[in-house]
Amino acid sequence: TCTLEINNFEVTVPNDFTILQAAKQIGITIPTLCYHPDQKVKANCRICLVENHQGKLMTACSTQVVDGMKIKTHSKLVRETQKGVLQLILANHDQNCLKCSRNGKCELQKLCEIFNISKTNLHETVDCTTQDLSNHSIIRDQSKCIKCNRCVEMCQEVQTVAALSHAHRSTNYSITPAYNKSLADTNCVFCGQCISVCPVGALREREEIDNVMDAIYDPNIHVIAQIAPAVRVSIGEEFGYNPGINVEGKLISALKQVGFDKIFDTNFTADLTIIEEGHELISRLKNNGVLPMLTSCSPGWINFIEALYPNLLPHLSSCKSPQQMFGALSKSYYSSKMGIPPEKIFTVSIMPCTAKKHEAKREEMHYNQYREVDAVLTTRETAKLIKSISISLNNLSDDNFDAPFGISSGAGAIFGASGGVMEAALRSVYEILTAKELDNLDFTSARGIDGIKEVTVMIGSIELKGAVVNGLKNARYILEQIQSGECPYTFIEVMCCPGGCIGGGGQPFGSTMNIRKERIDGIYSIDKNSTIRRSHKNPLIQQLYEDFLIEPNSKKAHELLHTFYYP
Ligand code: HC0
Repeated sequence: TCTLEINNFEVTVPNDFTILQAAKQIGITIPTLCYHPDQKVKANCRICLVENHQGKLMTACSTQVVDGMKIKTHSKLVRETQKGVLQLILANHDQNCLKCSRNGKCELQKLCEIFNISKTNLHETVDCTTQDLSNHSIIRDQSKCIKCNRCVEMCQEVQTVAALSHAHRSTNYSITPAYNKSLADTNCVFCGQCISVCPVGALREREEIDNVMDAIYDPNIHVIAQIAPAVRVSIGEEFGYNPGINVEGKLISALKQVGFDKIFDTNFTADLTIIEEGHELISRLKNNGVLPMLTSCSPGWINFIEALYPNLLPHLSSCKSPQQMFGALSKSYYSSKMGIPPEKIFTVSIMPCTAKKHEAKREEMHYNQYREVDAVLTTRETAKLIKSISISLNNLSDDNFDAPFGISSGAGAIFGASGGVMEAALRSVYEILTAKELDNLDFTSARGIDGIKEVTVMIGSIELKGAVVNGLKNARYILEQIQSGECPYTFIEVMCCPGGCIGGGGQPFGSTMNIRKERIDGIYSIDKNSTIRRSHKNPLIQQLYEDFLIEPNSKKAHELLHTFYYP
């Protein structure tokens, strides 16, 4: 260990600590911008400067502690330098905070407030006409970029997509796709992980709140919402709850107050996905079909394999995602059951994901001429909408999901965490194939935050070896295995975002690995407390087949619930 003084307080820390970590240990906050707890140290924004006993300035995020060091985190020199750094960053930044989606949640704005900088008197160099509006998911606004590089690390090293990169030198240095292309012209998968780490408003989702409210205020339109598995354990963070707390009942109440006519659960169509995908797997196992079979519900992952490994598309399950299965049912089964024509139904998805916006707009995702899903709101947008009409979740009582999709299983709930689709599928595939009940429904090796996990199960005489993968770097590794014929697995769950959907690009800001873990715990406690924990035991799913779909993988099921992919 080594002992040093920070602001005259003595602290003893491990030798490999940085000054920033040592200060944190004794409750001293040093301002940061380019630093992110889950990322590499970059030390490029220079806001975390501190002074040593010789009057020398050093970056706290990148300077390792030394025994006997004496550090000041505030002094005249430190403060004036930090203010100068902020002014320089601001001189290159669009200062129209009121019009920014990150207003109130921007790390730069917070520091400017603390340092009392309302505007800079340095010459503004920023060109404010640089918004990339080329796609349905993500807006990139160059005028707000502070060049911290967090998004580049995420895009290049965690997701290995490399849609975002660096260009030029010195004062022309910028973060941009190669050749300054728009995101739609790159391999961007629209996962929004870049948004999750952006400290300012340079990257944000394409909001659809106004479209949704237009539909709600139209008396001729029946507006329904579906809530994704991961949203209920994270949206509470926007209202002061800890990550992982399930606020599903309050969220339903809030959305009713917003004006939605019915609120449904995507967990229901997650159960349906398990039945369709499970039977598809069984059929591939029995009929020498293409194996390993890859799950197909995470739209960022679909964009990734379509763009980079098109020859492996036959490995994908043909099942649509639960979001789109719900959309298709809303314009067909629900429409006829309720006697409301599909053109009068407006279906909104509440999702932790920005790629879901792109998925909903895909050409093939329609039922007859109707879009299956009309609008997608991220968890953040949903919280913003609820706050905009002055509702606070905290004061609401719990409400329930509506019929005819009001019951779902614990297996549907765990879709929101990496490993959940695998575990849910194994529960059903095992029991369907063996006609025996599982003694233990918990496939714990599928759970947790690790990027690649393995599960092996004996189903009768078949040994099923599965892998669970989250994050596209890990997906790439598995795809390379398949490509080279060295993949030992039969069934592989892939989720685009680290930790699965609970870590989606539309989730509340501040999704560190620790927060992702707390949300995962919340998801598994929903399953643990569920009375139904197997998708095939969901009575409403059984009824849906009796009334409408006939049997798993039927012609009707294929028309509505399955899709194809674009090389
Ligand atoms: Fe997910 Fe899904 S689990 S992708 O993460 O399969 O977004 O939460 O809604 O569709 O159900 C996201 C979450 C979903 C879908 C489900 C799947």
